[in-house]
Amino acid sequence: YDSKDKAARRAAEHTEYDAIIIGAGMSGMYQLYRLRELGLNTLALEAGTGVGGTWYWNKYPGARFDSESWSYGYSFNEEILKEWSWSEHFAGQPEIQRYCNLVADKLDLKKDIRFNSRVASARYLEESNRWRVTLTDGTEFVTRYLITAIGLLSIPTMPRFEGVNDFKGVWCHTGLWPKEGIDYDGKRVAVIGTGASGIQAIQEIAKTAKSLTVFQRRPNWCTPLHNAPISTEEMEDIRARYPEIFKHCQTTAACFIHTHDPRSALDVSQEERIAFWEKLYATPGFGIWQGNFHDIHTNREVNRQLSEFVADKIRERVKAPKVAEMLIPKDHGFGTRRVPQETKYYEVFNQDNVELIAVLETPIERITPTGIRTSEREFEFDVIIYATGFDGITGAFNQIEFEGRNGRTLREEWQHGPTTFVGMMVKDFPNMFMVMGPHGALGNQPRSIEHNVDWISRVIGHMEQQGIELAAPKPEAVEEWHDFVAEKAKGLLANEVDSWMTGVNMNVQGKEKRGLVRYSGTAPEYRARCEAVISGGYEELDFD
Ligand code: N01
Repeated sequence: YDSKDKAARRAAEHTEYDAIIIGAGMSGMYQLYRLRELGLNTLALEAGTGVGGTWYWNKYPGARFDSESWSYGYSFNEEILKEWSWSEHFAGQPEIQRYCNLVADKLDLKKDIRFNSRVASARYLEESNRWRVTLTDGTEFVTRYLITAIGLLSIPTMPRFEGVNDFKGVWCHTGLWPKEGIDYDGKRVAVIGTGASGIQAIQEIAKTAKSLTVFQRRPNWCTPLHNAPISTEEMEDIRARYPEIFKHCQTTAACFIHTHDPRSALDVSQEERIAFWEKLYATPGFGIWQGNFHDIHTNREVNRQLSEFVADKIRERVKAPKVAEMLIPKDHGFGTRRVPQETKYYEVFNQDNVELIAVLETPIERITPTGIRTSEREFEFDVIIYATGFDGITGAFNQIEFEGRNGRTLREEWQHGPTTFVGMMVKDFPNMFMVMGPHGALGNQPRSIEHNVDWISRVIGHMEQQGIELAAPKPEAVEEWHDFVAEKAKGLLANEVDSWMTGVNMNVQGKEKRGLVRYSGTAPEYRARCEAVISGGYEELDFD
């Protein structure tokens, strides 16, 4: 279409819908499918030009699943399970994006997705019990149901350095990687940030960059991914086991395939403990984090011993003892922040062309036209990559002006931290549902997404069937959920550490202190609570 056609097409388009979904990532795509199944006239608004959300935006080199591919796709469609073959146990971003497109095409989703459409505001209209959704270009839509599918980690954050725009070379955030890519072969490259994104990018870029300088603030505990290709026979076997795999995921604490060992680490001898940890360290994926003794997450002494075990692995792998010590976290124990999975990450620091800079010792003072100036040195770069993370969990909600009953904004509602009902509804925001909202499901995202979408679709289905026009959680139900989330947060070492999971991002104003932003209980318990709402006849909701 040329722009005139486009304008005409848009002028003729419908503006009233039964349901509007914000986002066409894994959440939005499945939500669209389910609402269409209910016979609702549904539109998904997507800021990007394609589907996939996280897997559309995060095109940085090395981006891939950290969870087993065959546990990380959709489980709801037999045909797709039959047709799609994963080529690696931990698939790379290009393959995942192809998968998202296959799903969208197979289910004919794209005809109901409006791309290039970033939502600026969503206002509840009391008199008509509708939501008015406005895009950044001023286009307006009206809908009965509003569903947010805007992601937990979808708002990239840049450090507050002076001079970012002065840099004359190429620069980019990992979460906003350009489609055409960035040429870093034979170039002098800087990476700032060593979270899961930075680590995946660093180990890839180090292969071909002329030089790579890693600016690390706080190191993370990383363990080997042990990725491998999936042969045709293996894929056939996986396919045959899909029902069993997905069923198993429903039984584990965070829906991963790994199950915590019910024993305490202190129940076994030192020898047995180390042997178990050696086995887990050699096992692909999150086993050492999600399949360890259950008390690695709660018992300080156990956590200390495990941290020491992993620290020794780093010392074995990094040749220069000083560099090894720089790479070992000293301010938090193993698994208390998201554990990045790596492939020869530590060995990168044995390469002559790689240098590690500890920015807590020699802080970055500013970005210059030619590179980076720290308190100690002036560096020259061709490329600067910001792997500096995201405004997690509530970030995407803060980007949109949500206004509920009585003109109260979501920002006001959540000024002292988010309050939700089962992470999917908000008091005084009628008929608004959140897939993967704060205080809801986390862990293995596609499993949690499918659960959330199914629950939301069941509530909406019930409303449609019963002629209910309005649903909002009762204030006491929201309070009770908040107390439950607070109770579940107790005793977990991870909640004593700064990370996006505890609501901290130093690059975002107002996120300097820890808050209660996520649900830390188990997934089975979470799902049981959600199920009880439905089987109990929706007592927690006000219907009208
Ligand atoms: O972001 P992060 P991420 N100066 O917040 C540093 C998921 N994910 O994009 O630790 C210097 O973890 C910051 O330092 P510090 C996964 O859930 C999944 O890497 O705050 N440094 C940190 O090192 C993950 O948890 C996959 O001291 C600065 C880094 O930047 C989540 O996304 C792959 C700085 C940010 O790390 C986020 O990961 C990738 C500054 N001013 C990500 N500001 C999968 O495999 C920040 N940093 C599926």
